[in-house]
Amino acid sequence: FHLEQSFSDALRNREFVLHYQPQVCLETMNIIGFEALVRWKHPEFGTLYPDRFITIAENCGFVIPLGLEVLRLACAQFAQWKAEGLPVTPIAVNVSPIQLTEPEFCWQVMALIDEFGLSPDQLELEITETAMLDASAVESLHCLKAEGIKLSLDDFGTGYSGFAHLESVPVDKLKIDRSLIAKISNSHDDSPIVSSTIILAKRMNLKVVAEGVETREQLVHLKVAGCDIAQGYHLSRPISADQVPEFVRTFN
Ligand code: G
Ligand code: G
Ligand code: MN
Ligand code: NA
Repeated sequence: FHLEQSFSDALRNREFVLHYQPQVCLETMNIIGFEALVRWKHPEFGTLYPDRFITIAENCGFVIPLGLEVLRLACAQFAQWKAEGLPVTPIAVNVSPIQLTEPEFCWQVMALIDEFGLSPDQLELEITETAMLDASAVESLHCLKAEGIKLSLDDFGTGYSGFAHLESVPVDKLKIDRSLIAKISNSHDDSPIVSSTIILAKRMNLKVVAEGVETREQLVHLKVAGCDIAQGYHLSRPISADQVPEFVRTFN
């Protein structure tokens, strides 16, 4: 495959689309937001998932224009849902550490917020621990935070930096990685890592999201352990934008 060569054509031809996976408040069981997930409708290879092309895009620099396109698509979609009166805030968008190292990133995000008439707290950026290792990325995070954008630490529990950077980076939420949630298999498994992570997050005044929730048992366990928000196949797979309005009306 030579995906690298078709990146710029793909952008021009609008082959990137977003799917949306609901996030559910465990206290009310209402949808409290969506995570936008990029897919590439490739004319030859069919639908490509981010696992196939994000790393390649990061390595050749394409993740910067791609990331802006993703943000633009998410903001445009959100503005439309907002106009229709759909309660879908916030929209969470994944951001590569490479995007954050760009000094203009924060202002590009704020320009999109303005262009689509959104308020900053309606956008949440999902970052990874890797972003906390780079000084210019950390600078972007502080800038975004100061402008009122929400930050969520994705894939928590998989990195090697552990808790070291948590206090120096201004995140609002922790997303517990699905590999940890998968270990909650039945009622006699008390998954100490998950429950301690929830306690840690509370002590730091962070909201906790569990991702990759696949069973009712996991959902119940997480609710009892004090987790705030859940996301995963048990609640819904990622769905296309046109399925979202109907999904919200029947779920809530
Ligand atoms: O949707 P899926 O399960 O295939 O996503 C796989 C991974 O790709 C996830 O870890 C997710 O964080 C990442 N991802 C999805 N959409 C985007 C995106 O728009 N930008 C970046 N940088 N990563 C994304
Ligand atoms: O890390 P990112 O890691 O942001 O997470 C979103 C990805 O996880 C998406 O690609 C989505 O399709 C996938 N995903 C969402 N829910 C589940 C789930 O319940 N189980 C599994 N195995 N994958 C999931
Ligand atoms: Mn994510
Ligand atoms: Na993740």
